[in-house]
Amino acid sequence: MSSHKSGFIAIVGRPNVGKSTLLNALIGEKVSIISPKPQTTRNRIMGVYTQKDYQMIFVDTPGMHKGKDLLNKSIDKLAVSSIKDVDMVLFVVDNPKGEAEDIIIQYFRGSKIPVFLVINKIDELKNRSEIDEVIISYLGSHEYEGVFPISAKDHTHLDKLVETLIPYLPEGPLYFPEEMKSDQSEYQIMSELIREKILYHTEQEVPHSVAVVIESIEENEELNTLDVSALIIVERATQKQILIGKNGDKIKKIGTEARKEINSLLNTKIHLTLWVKIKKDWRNRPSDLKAFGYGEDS
Ligand SMILES: Nc1nc2c(ncn2[C@@H]2O[C@H](COP(=O)(O)OP(=O)(O)OP(=O)(O)O)[C@@H](O)[C@H]2O)c(=O)[nH]1
Ligand SMILES: [Mg+2]
Repeated sequence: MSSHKSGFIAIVGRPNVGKSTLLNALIGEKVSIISPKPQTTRNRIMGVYTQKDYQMIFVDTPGMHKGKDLLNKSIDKLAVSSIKDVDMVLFVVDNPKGEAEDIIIQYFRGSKIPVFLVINKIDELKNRSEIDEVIISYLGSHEYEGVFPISAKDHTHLDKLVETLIPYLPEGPLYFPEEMKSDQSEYQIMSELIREKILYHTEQEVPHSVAVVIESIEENEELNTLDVSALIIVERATQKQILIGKNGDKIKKIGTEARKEINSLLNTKIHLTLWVKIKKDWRNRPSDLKAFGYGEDS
């Protein structure tokens, strides 16, 4: 009988290249939120893919960039440290190599961990020569174990990618129960989905100034629902105004969209109440970062 294989595979890259979209597509379930805005992912999020003979644990990471505040510095540190503790790395790109990619590639140097170059969003490229142009720009930058042009959005060439990774998995146990798809708790899934809707409905600095904390989840036996109360933290009064919107329209919309998705993802009926609170400069205060779920061991 062949032995069981398992391993951890980090998904790294610049913000907005489609890392979380790729994670969700590989797992077949939404475990990591997605948005058109850079710096959507703030934590390390694991997605589990279990087959008969092997288990792959994909680790979505925040896009690496040189952020200035404490939140972004700690996020960047987390992404960098993710590369060290894994069996393989998927380096996701969507453009010819630039300065941001050069910085990331430096972290691969001197490490023996196999790195696969994943060129995402090929659905946006018009012809083969555009893909070649991207591939050529990365030639010589690192010894990649393989190069995969894919579309995470359309699920193009993902089977081939997974198949290629199997031989690189070390022998190992089932780290997670077969039916488990993610390491995220219900609290984390709920707060992230609320944050995702905020990302879609706000602009400029607001999305980056927001944290979401689930205050309480209580069973309502009468209505057979879960009563969820969530706190949205912003940095300034103007941001609070923007978030609430005229006559509370915006916060209502955010709440409705988040509730619908939480209902269907967690397969439970929830009643969601959102509160907005101002916490000046929370992104630079270590105690706040910890309280809102950010930092090394979150
Ligand atoms: N056309 C196209 N768009 C994609 C594809 N994959 C992701 N996107 C889009 O790219 C944007 C960013 O996707 P994310 O998955 O949030 O990117 P990310 O790399 O996780 O971003 P951060 O968490 O900010 O680092 C979203 O608007 C996605 O819909 C793809 O294969 N094709
Ligand atoms: Mg992401």
